[in-house]
Amino acid sequence: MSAILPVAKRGEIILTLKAAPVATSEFNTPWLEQLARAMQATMLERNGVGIAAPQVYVSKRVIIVASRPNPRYPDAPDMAAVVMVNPEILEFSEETCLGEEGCLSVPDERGTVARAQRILVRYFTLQGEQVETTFEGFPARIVQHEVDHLNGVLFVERI
Ligand code: K1U
Ligand code: ZN
Repeated sequence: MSAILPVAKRGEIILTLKAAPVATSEFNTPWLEQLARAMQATMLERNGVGIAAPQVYVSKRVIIVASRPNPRYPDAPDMAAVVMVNPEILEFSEETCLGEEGCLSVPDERGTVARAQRILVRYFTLQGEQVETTFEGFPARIVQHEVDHLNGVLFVERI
């Protein structure tokens, strides 16, 4: 069982900061694994499909993406949660799509945001292995929303 962490809300400074990269010495450590576990437990408890470390008051470049079908995106893929450390979006498709977003840090607000339909992402696993992969549709939207959190940007600034 893992800790459920408090979630920062819009207006708090932590959500406006650019988060720091995870250092090489932090890969494969109990600290990073526990952070990821607690983030996942907090995301599940709040019924989210993603979460970024600054939302739980840790200004580090760690996100979780966990797409699943939902009333807004019934055709979304059901993904096992992916933990991404130091994610970088290397390519954005020119094609964009509009879609509804919510945010655990902006309760009771939804909005329509334009995002790239496809992205190429490079990230590291908790063990420090480098991965490069493409995301499309709803999972791509979640990645873009979470990387925005790492750069201090909330979806309400993109409406
Ligand atoms: O980062 C977060 O605040 C989590 C956020 C992720 C997200 C949802 C929708 C689009 C992009 C990113 C949420 O999980 S909000 C709650 C939610 O489960 C949800 C909201 C709208 C549509 C689908 C799901
Ligand atoms: Zn959010």
